[in-house]
Amino acid sequence: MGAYAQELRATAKAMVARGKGIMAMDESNGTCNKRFAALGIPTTEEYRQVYRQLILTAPNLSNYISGPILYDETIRQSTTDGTPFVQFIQDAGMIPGIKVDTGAKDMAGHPGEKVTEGLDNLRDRIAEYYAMGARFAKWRAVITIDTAGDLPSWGCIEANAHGLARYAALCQEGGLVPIVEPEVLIDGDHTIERCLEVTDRTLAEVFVQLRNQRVEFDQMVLKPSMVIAGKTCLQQAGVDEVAAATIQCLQKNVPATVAGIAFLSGGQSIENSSAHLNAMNVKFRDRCPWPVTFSYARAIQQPALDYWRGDSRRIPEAQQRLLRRAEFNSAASLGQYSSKMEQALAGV
Ligand code: 5MM
Repeated sequence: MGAYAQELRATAKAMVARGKGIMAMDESNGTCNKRFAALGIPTTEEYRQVYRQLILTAPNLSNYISGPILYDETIRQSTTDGTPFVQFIQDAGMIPGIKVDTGAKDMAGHPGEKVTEGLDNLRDRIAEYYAMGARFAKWRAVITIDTAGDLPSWGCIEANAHGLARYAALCQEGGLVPIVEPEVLIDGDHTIERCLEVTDRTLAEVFVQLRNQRVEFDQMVLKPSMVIAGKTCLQQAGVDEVAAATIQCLQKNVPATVAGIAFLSGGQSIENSSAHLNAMNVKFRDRCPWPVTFSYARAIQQPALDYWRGDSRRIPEAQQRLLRRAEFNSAASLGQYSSKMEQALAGV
């Protein structure tokens, strides 16, 4: 048994506690700046701090969120009154998390595919983040589906699964619960059947590699993408079909001892992100051995970011918009979300 086993088990359980999800706010500076630039928000460290503070200080965020995933810059920042973000998160009853991958880079010999990097010095970086107060980590691998049917290649799936497993083993050795995130991208015109096939192969290989690296399943959280038709596919699957295909794929590949499933939203609409999660919890709750919840970034943040636009006077209302998405997704994790909640909001 690893030195941190008991602590890791308790942390993993708390991350997916009933009615709670994980707040992904670990955008690298490049991604954050891209989202800011699209709205005319200055792409400076100062504005990134203000925005992350807006999220973390949204009143009673901890009612819905077990912990935020931070980025290296963010974990070193403080609120404007000088409270380190990590301490603010702990005082609010949440668990600080940290993204530790260094990004998905072009994969040599595999045009159009990416492999996630970040294993160099990872043991030391984990020790530093643990000492700073982080208790869980995240690493995202991306798998691309192409129109011709050539991608993903087997080499890409295998390399990314291997990276995820090496990362997860190092995290458990150093006291951080690994969030294992293999994202099958939604970009493209592929059908839901093709997404199911690729997600199935990807998850199967991820768990082969996790076993090989002796990762403890009850001390990790899986962050998968949903099984869904590509964004530009003309035949979009309905909510129940997405929920059924996703759960079918998870049941086939994910050991029952995994502490929890926390989905990414992956560029789905914010309403679909809630509706799909809700349908899984309404229709399949009894068949799932793990809690099924969310670890969304865009599907929680976007309405707040769109409203804020860098204007300090808009912070309180932006926080309310963020909290609404957190609340709705918390309801979806309990199977208690309904489209009526959206209509009430729109005043329909
Ligand atoms: C897939 O992205 C993760 C979940 O976000 P969505 O719910 O918006 O899909 C998210 O945690 C992502 O890993 C970070 O935003 C990563 O950003 P970088 O900058 O590393 O691509």
